[in-house]
Amino acid sequence: MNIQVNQLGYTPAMRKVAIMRGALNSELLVKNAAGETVLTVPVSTERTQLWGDDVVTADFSALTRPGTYTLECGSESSYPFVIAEKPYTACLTALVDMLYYQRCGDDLKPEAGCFAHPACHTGLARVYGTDEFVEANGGWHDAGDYGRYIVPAAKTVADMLLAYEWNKDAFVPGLTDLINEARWELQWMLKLQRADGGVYHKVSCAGFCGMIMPHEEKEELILSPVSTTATGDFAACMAMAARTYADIDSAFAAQMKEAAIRAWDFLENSEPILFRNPEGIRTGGYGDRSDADERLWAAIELARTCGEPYLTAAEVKLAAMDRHAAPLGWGDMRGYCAIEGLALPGEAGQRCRRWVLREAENLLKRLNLYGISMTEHLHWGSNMDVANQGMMLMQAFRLTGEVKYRIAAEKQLHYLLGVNPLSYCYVSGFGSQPMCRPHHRPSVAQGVCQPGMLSGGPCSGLADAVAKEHLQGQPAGKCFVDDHGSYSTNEICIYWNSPLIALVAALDK
Ligand code: 9MR
Ligand code: 9MR
Ligand code: ZN
Repeated sequence: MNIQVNQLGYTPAMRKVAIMRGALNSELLVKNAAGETVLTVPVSTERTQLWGDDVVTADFSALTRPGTYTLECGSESSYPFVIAEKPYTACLTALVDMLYYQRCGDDLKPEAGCFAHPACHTGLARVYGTDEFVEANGGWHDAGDYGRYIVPAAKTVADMLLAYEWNKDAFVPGLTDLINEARWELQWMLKLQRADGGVYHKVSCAGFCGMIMPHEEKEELILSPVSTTATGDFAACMAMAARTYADIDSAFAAQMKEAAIRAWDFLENSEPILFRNPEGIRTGGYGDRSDADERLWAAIELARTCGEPYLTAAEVKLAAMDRHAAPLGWGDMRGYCAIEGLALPGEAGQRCRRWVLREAENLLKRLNLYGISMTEHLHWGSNMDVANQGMMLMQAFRLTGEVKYRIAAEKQLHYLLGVNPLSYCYVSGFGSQPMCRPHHRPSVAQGVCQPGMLSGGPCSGLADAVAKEHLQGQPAGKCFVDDHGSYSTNEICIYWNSPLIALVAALDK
């Protein structure tokens, strides 16, 4: 398709810009479902070379009446899209339900259709290198694989709790609801804490299994060693969740608060322990070069939940870190520090305010014609970066009310749902051209694509054999192949869905 639109549509109030290439003329026609032209707008005279195409834009924001439309220009056209007050509600429910589908150690209910399965990965887990066994059941499978890792779990839960805090009314329950689903993961995370407060980095088999259903993976489960990145993320996430659940389930909240404090005490007495897969373990590494950002995040969340002595610790650490970028990664938690630190009293809160706004301004400066802030290199999971940046921009909007941030945040959503050079809706099961062959073991095993999953998206590093075979010489924005063999461009992941959940929820207000 040569005219790109958000395939799930727009709200009446949104800025609406089509990105176009091909055999165009000077006018964009908006057609209604009956094929009548309801609006004509000029095409920009400025042309931009981007990702191998000569592209122009047309702003059709004047279209505000609810209905179904398509765009036409010269001999090119767009997929149909709607204008509606709530165009994303079904997608949001599916994005949360994805986490239910990822459940480990649970009998998935029949409503999960062909993805229902008996409880998986229920054996005891061996503590790496010992003859000690621990019960570590539950949580979510990380991604297309069946590992369960603390570091990305913390990011996922944090995004969900932020989404809930920003706009709990955006959620319509489906197979699950957001609060119950986040609790499922938190309960599992608690099991990965050792008595001394340290937290095991992950539980997985030694390597990745074939394309089988989860309950068919029967290899021994192994708890990989404690790391301080996992322990810091755990402390932060538990302290954060203790506040969210205080009014929902006070006993659970108290348990999480106690666990957070024990994790903190472990950190205070430990040098950095940065994780690398030990010999014989080949699953996801989630390694890191520093645990300073995890420690700061833990201090900030504990300061908000418990006050002193954590507040002083947070202030000291913050003063040393707020000069740098603030991404919302799985490895770099400074974005969470900046956002969560906004509620700290006095100068600490002000520092975080400046930090968030500086980050948002830097994103605004870098937006390309497709509305995202990356052009040259798109990393593995680039769609997560897009969703993360949308979250940060919405945080800046919530702080200042300045609509430039909101419009930029909307662009991140439009990109993921169709306004991209390959015209993909990167969420499975939605839009006219959804991604549908993900690197996701249950989907491959059943020969059906599970809905509601955000693809990792373009990765210019061509980091798997299928990508290398199909994408040589492609510009970054087109380094994507909808093939279940391409795990570097088309895997799915809990922490790629979660920032999109937060972005969609925030935009629904
Ligand atoms: O399936 C694995 C996926 O979840 C990981 O993200 C990816 C990178 O670690 O690895 C995948 O497993 C592949 C392995 O690395 C190499 N052999 C083929 C596996 C996929 O079938
Ligand atoms: O999301 C991770 C990405 O940032 C890394 O570049 C990549 C290679 O190390 O690993 C990704 O994480 C994968 C994890 O290791 C195993 N489960 C699937 C994850 C998504 O592909
Ligand atoms: Zn499992």
